[in-house]
Amino acid sequence: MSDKLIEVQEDTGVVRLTLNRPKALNALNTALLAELDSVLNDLAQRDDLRAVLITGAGEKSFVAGADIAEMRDKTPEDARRFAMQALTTFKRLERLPVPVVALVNGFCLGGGCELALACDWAVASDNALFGQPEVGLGVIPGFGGTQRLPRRVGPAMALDLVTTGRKIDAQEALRVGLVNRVVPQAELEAVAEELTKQLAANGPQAVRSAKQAVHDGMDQDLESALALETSLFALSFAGSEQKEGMGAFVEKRKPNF
Ligand code: DAK
Repeated sequence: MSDKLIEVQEDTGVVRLTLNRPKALNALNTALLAELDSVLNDLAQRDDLRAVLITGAGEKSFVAGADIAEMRDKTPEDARRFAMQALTTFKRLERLPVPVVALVNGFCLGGGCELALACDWAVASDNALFGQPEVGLGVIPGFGGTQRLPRRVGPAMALDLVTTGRKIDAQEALRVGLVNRVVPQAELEAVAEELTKQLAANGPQAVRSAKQAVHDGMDQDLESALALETSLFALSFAGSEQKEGMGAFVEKRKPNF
């Protein structure tokens, strides 16, 4: 692993980002957030991007939170700036036009859990541990946790986690809908490869439109959201992808997108 704070690897348009501060359990500091923001800004411009996977370096931690040592002496104004920096970067991640999957390989606490929540969905290794322990440090979540967590797991479970600060294991995270799958840690790499193949095999514009329909629709009333889906569905018949996908089915071959 290089000395970059964000390691970037790519295979067939699927980009894997590894947050690389393993000695601090990949805690989010200003420098790492700035590097992540810059990488995401570049990715957002790419038409050939198929998906993004995001994980932490090492076998122990996805992200153990915002960097506590860096935060300790912040004033309220510094804290606001730090939160705005993270919120902007997480929004950029969330708004990438392609699926973003968190591969949660260990501690997923505080800002780490908030980062996973800004991803579209998550796969966790069986040693992963989740929580919003900020109240134990005398603060509240500052990177979207009080807002994205209830939207993901419901308000009662979110309130349980943000007020007790208790940590939950991967199985409980699966049960409450915080993650989609749990796999043995040794299999996380194979899952990443399988996901890369799956995500790269589908119609790229269709995948983008599917994400757009879900994200934009969630912010609208059902009737408007269904109208949005109809528009995007109709639009998907305008390009070459639909011809290739349906043609391949009828001709009993694999599509080549
Ligand atoms: N920040 C900085 N360093 C961290 C860290 C963190 N969040 N988590 C771990 N480390 C560092 C440790 O200090 C240690 O460094 P050295 O002592 O070796 O130099 C190294 O990583 C290894 O950690 P441990 O020795 O503690 O390892 P253990 O296996 O014993 O324990 C642990 C692992 C994850 C249980 C423990 O490290 C831990 O409890 N870490 C803190 C977890 C946590 O509380 N996370 C939430 C942080 S607060 C805001 C408002 C709020 C926030 C942000 C902004 N605004 C309004 C602006 C808060 C966000 C948070 O995420």
